[in-house]
Amino acid sequence: MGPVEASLLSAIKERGCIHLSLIDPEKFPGRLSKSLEDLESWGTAAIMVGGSTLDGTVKKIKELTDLPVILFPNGPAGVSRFADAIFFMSLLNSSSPRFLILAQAKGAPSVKRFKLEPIPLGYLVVGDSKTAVSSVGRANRIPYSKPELAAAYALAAQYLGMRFVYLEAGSGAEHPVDTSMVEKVSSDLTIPVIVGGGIRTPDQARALAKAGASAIVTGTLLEQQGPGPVKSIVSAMRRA
Ligand code: 1GP
Repeated sequence: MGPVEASLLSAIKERGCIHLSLIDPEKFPGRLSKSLEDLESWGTAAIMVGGSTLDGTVKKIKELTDLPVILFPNGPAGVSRFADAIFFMSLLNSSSPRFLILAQAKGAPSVKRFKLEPIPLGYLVVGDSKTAVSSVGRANRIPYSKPELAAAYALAAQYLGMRFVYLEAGSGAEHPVDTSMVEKVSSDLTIPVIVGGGIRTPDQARALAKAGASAIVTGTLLEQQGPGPVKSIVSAMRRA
């Protein structure tokens, strides 16, 4: 296990549930420096950088914060040498081999060459509404009414040696992951469960933390509503 994963696990052990902030630097013109400073002071555990990230944007984030920077790639082009770690993930409920293993095979030599810390993660797209990730990733979405199906996939991920499971409702999802699904998945697993997509309020974050989420990811909120709501979410989670 590498240092970033160890720091996430130790923060989870200490706090119960941590906050991860997903950043698209293109959407923070002129505000990136202040946003990173805010996130660090509130106690966000790490910055996730999504998309087909260019080296320049990751480098810029690294210059502006001491928080670990973890890549959250949507394909081989999302591997940057300037990050600390990468969620090395497979979209387990995709119907396309591309998202299951082909993109990973293409990106793996770069992860090795850049000496990035790979953090093996099983990624599951869940929920009742169509989101960009479910269409692009050709996901057979697991509906909130089937928590036992999500738990079966998640358990398979754990048995395959993945060290985190991410329940993804999709960026900007109307409804965040259902707490009953989080409860079922986290109680069946011994590895941490990350939950993201559509989380907008401290109450939602608190409920997910109480249901057993080890990490909550927010992205759109900071971009669209500024620092206030994210600050409330991070502090609500610390209290939960
Ligand atoms: C997307 O789960 C993340 O991968 C974050 O979603 O943008 O809705 O916060 P939001």
